[in-house]
Amino acid sequence: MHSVRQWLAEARSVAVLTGAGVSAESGVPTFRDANGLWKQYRVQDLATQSAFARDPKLVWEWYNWRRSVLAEVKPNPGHYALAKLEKRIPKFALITQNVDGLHELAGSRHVLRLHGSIWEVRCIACARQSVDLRVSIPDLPPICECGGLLRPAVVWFGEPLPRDVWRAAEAAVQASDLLLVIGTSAVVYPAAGLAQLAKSSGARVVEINLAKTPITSEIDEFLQGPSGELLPRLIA
Ligand code: BV8
Ligand code: ZN
Repeated sequence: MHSVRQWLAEARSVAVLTGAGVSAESGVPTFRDANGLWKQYRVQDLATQSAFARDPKLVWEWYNWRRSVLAEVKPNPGHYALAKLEKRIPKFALITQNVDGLHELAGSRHVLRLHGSIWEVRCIACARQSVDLRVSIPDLPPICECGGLLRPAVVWFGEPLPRDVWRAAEAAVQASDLLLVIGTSAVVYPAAGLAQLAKSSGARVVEINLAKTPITSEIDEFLQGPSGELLPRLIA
């Protein structure tokens, strides 16, 4: 922990990659943990274009359930610590795989959302995208003014990440002295590849997680523990 605090103090440019683990202490179920929300569902039945084409109502019921869970939760000390870090470090990039919006709620100003946002919807016909903060969307599946089906504006499996967001994330990682990888199982690509990109760009990589992941062996320091506890201590 001490060396990481040192690296943070010295770093001129820091990048952070977060996953569902940073929201776990807010009460948001993760995807792959024991009580992971995907345990009750099969991911290919939900987060894919074909699942949506086959049964848009089922997919929307899953997103409505997640929206209702998120409506009850607040950011945790880990989110707030990252928002503080953004103010302190001149070149700072927060890259998240999460779609829950908790980083923004905690005050993070520039968030690179690799997988989109659960609070935005997009029409599959006219591609109009808008924010929809309703806890539960009625009359599923929702229809656009143009008559097309509305879908959650998130990135599903097999779909490309938003090009500009991904390019900005890569550039931030390549320019960083230090990459913090927090609360991700590091199995979903291309997001998980950012750790390797940081290493090959000469940055130090620190992982904060409850458990080891497929990237733990490649990185410089593994801090085992809940991000909601470790992050505030790291930046104190
Ligand atoms: C792409 C958004 C190509 C929606 C998500 C075969 C067929 C098709 C594709 C593939 C394939 N094989 C591989 C692929 C690529 C695929 C992929 O990586 N699959 C994996 C599963 C093998 N990737 C894609 O499909 C991507 N697109 O490749 O497109 C392409 C390119 C050009 C043109 C056309 C196509 C798209 C990936 C995005 C998928 N969308 N979600 C939604 O959220 O509803 S992924 C989903 O998983 C979430 O976004 C989530 O963020 C992400 C990763 O999960 P984690 O965040 O890591 O969460 P998880 O539960 O897994 O882990 C939690 C971690 O936290 C654990 O490690 C735990 O220990 C830790 N933790 C828990 N509590 C705490 C904690 N840590 C600290 N403190 C705590 N308190
Ligand atoms: Zn439309």
